[in-house]
Amino acid sequence: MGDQLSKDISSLKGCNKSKDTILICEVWSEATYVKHHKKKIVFIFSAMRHFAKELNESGYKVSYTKIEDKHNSGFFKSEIARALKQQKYDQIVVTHPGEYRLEKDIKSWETEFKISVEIRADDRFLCSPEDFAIWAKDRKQLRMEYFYREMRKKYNVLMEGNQPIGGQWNYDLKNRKPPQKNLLIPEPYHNELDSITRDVMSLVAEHFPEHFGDIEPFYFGVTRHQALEALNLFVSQRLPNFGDYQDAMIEGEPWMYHSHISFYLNCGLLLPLECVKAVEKAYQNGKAPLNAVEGFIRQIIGWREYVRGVYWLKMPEYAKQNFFEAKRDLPELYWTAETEMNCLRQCILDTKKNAYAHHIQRLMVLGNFALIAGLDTSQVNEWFLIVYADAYEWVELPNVSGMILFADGGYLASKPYAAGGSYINKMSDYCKNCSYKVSKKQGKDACPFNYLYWDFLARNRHKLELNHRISMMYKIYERMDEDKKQAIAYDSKHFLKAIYD
Ligand code: FAD
Ligand code: DLZ
Ligand code: SF4
Repeated sequence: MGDQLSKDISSLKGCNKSKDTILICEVWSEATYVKHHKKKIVFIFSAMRHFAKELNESGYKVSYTKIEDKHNSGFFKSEIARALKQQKYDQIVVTHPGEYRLEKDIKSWETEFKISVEIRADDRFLCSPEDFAIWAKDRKQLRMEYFYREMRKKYNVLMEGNQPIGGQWNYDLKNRKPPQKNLLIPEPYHNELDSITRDVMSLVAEHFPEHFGDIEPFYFGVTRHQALEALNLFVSQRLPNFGDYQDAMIEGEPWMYHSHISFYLNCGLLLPLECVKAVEKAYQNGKAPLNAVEGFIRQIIGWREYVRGVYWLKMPEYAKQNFFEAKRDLPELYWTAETEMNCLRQCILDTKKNAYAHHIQRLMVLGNFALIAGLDTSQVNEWFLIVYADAYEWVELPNVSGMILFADGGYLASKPYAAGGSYINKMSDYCKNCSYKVSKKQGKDACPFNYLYWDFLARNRHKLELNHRISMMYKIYERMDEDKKQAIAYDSKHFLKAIYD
C-alpha cells in the first residue's frame, strides 16, 4: 500500500523473488475516499512508482496497476480478484494497514477469495498495539509523558544508565521562544522533478481537478535516498534551532525549523528509529543542544507512537466521539482562505500551497478555531485528513479528535488546547497584518479568538468546570460583570453567523 514503501516492510520478509509477486496498485477508492490534496496524491503515486521501480531493479517481480490503466478496477479487493484470475497463488501476505477501514476490508479477503491471508504486524513502529494496550490497561486517562519515559528506557535513547541525560525527561519549557525578527531560516529540501513525477503531476491535474490544493511547486523527495537527504539536511541545518522556535509562527515562513519528514516517515521512506538515532548522534557530537534534540525525539518516540497506540486501542468507537456535541458546519473559509482573520488565512494558504503546516499552526490556529467555534467533529477530521501530505487516519484522528477537539473527553489530552488571540499574538507575527485587533476583547473589530474562547468555556461549562487544569478560567469568567458576559455571547453569535455569509 501507498504508506508501506519500505524495503524491509514485514510483508516482504522471506519473499521468494523468483516465485512471489508484489502487487502494488493505484486505486481510485484510495485516492478519493476523501478528496486528498492534489499534492498528497502526486507525492504518494510518485513515491509508489519509484518504489516499484526500485523493487524491480532489486529483482522482485512487481505487478503495478496505474490509476490510468484501462483495466484498473478501482479497489484493492477487486484488484486482488483480478490478479487471482490471471495466475494461481497459494497465499496473500500483507502488512497490517494504517487505517481501520482497510483492516476490516483485508479481514474479509480470506473468505471472499478462499485463499490463505497472512496479516503481518507493522514492525516499523516502535510500540505494537498489543504492548500499548498492556501499558494503557486500567488507566482511565492516558498521559503521553509517562508513555514517553517508558519508550526512552526501552530504546535507550538519551539515557545515562536509568536516568535521562541532563537530569530531566522533558525540556518543553525551553521550547517556547516567540519568533524573532531577522531569523535566518534555511531553505527547505528541494528535489528535482524527474519524468515519473512529471507524469504523475499531469495525471493528477487531469483526473482530480476538483480536489483541494496546489500541485506546483512540487519539491518533496519521492525515494528513500531523497528522504534520507532531507533528513540529513534537517539535522545539519535546522535541528539546532528546532527546540527554541518549535512553537513560533511567522508569516511567509511555513517551514520554520521543523523537520518536514512526517510525509516520508508515514509512507515508509524513513523509519522512526533511524531519525531518532541521527538526531541523538548530532547531540553526542555537540552539533545540537539538548532541548532541541529531546524535543524532537519526544515527538517521534513519544507522540507519534502514543497517538497510534490510542488509535488501534479505541477504534472504531474513537471516530464517533464528540464530547462537546459540536455540530457547526465547517465554513467554506477552510477551503478558500477567504477570511479577515490573518492567522487562519495564512495557515490555510500555506496548507493549500504545500500540503503542510507545522504543528503549532495545526494546533493553535486551525485546530483551536475549530474547537472554540464548535465545528462538527467529523467534518474537521475529514478536512485534516484531506489537506496534509502526512495524513493517514491512525495519526490524523487522535490528533484532531483527541488532541485538539477534546472529542474523547480527555482520554488522550488532559485539557482542551483552547486559547484566545493573545497566545497567537505572542507566538506569531500574524496579528500585525490582521483586520482585527488582538488587543480588543469586544465589538466588531475585536479579535474573534478573544470572545470565542470565553464563549466556548461558557457553552461547555457543565462539561469542563471540574477539570482542574481549566477550573481557574471559570473563576475568572465568574468575576466578569454581566455586560461583559453578554457581549461575549453577542459577539460570538454574530461572528459565527457571519462566517457563513
Ligand atoms: P516536526 O515538528 O519536525 O516533528 C518531528 C516528527 O515528529 C514529525 O515528522 C512527526 O512524525 C512526529 N510528530 C510530531 N508531533 C506529532 C503528533 N502530535 N502526532 C504524531 N506525530 C508527531 N501528524 C501527522 O503525521 N499526520 C497528520 O495527519 C497529523 N495531523 C495533525 C492534526 C492536528 C490538529 C495536529 C495538532 C497535529 C497533527 N499532526 C499530524 C502532528 C504534527 O503536527 C505533524 O506530525 C507535524 O507537523 C509534521 O511536520 P514535521 O515533520 O515538520 O514535524
Ligand atoms: C493516500 C493514498 C492514495 C491517495 N492513493 C493510494 C493508492 O492508490 N494506492 C495505495 O495503495 N495507497 C494509496 N494511498 C495510501 C493509502 O490510503 C494508505 O495505505 C491507507 O490509508 C492505509 O494507511
Ligand atoms: Fe488571528 Fe486575532 Fe491575531 Fe487576527 S488578531 S491574526 S484573528 S489572533
